[in-house]
Amino acid sequence: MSKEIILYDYPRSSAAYRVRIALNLKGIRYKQVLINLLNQEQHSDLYLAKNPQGLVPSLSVDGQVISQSIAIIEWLDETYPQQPLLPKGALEKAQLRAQAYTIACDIHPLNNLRVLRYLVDDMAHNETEKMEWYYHWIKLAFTTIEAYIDTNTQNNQANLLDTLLVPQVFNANRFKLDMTPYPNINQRVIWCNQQSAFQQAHPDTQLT
Ligand SMILES: N[C@@H](CCC(=O)N[C@@H](CS)C(=O)NCC(=O)O)C(=O)O
Repeated sequence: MSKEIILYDYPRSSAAYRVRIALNLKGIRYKQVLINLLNQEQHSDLYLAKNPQGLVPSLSVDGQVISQSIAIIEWLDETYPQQPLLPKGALEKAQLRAQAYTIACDIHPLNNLRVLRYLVDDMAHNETEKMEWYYHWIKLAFTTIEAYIDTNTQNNQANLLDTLLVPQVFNANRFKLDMTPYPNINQRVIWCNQQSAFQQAHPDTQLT
């Protein structure tokens, strides 16, 4: 019997966007429940009972909840072997994960909305300083990923890194980062965005 899968989602959350891409790549049917971050629904008692961290996404699988987008995607990859998101070899797997975690651990936690808001609202930084912070951390990580893509010819199958890269570049475009120093990233993101799994996960195509 197929599992009941519910994604607690918000269209512009890049962490939720990653999971939508992975679910679509695997061809998994799922329900979406909107947690409207603008209305602070992530802090409601109802949602905190599912995810005490009060962050999206969460994935409910037959009533069991998984939080953290990478944990969700890796669970999906182990549970649904079609369209694998990681290479077979242990070394290649670790190398690809390292790039994906560069986004998940070294960009997103420093540059997400709550951190940017904290800089301005609590630490009294101005908008210019906030943007300097944002650009500093994303450029460092994109430079590493640009070099990785250059030396690791990407095949025509989407992988774990793609599920994180596309939402992060979407976010970079929202914040008007100059993407010209990253031709390999741009090329890869153009290729991904031609695939229906990515198109159907795009924030602008989500029903709200
Ligand atoms: N490391 C977490 C990050 C989740 C996260 O930061 N989600 C953001 C949206 S991208 C959120 O829910 N923010 C709500 C808030 O800060 O109150 C993951 O990968 O799932």
